[in-house]
Amino acid sequence: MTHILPDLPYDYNALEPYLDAKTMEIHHDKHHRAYVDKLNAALEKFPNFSEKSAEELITDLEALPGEIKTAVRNHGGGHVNHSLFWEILKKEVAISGEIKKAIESDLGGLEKFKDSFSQAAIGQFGSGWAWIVVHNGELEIVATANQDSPLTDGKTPILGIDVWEHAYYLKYQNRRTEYVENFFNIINWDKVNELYLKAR
Ligand code: MN3
Repeated sequence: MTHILPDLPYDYNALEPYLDAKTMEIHHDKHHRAYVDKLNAALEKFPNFSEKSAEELITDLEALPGEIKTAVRNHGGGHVNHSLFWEILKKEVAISGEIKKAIESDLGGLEKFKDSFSQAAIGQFGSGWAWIVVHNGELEIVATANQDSPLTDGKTPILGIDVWEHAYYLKYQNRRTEYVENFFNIINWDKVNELYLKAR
């Protein structure tokens, strides 16, 4: 299969003022597209892997030929991470349902979750992501460098924040902390709940 850039599921300006339209446009149309293109380029000479989804490739990097392992890790990871990222963003969605209960039982409640998640996002040195993952049926907060996916560690991401500078620099410049604080206004908890129920 050829991997395809998914459409952004809303307009570029849908997350204003927390994320600006220009950032969303460049992030989706340029950055995410580049990951997809480079993933396809890496796989071109390896038809054995053409039936696998990007998630499957990333889940089992060890199965890949050495020649393309790094490219798939970076660009396949970039594709999978961003595909999830667009889906879990939306303004004005209150947290409810099973995910709310799980955050209380597994992560010590909403305030404690915000603290730990912010620390993971702000503390990630250089480029990377902070996540809520489901691991052995329970929620955990983890951070990964570059475009590494928790899937490679056997953990299922259900929420992630991109802390590469390209995700926030136009609006926030060096103020990653402010970007992370504002991120809590644009979490699509309905989608996160759906992903949680599927992953559990
Ligand atoms: Mn990004």
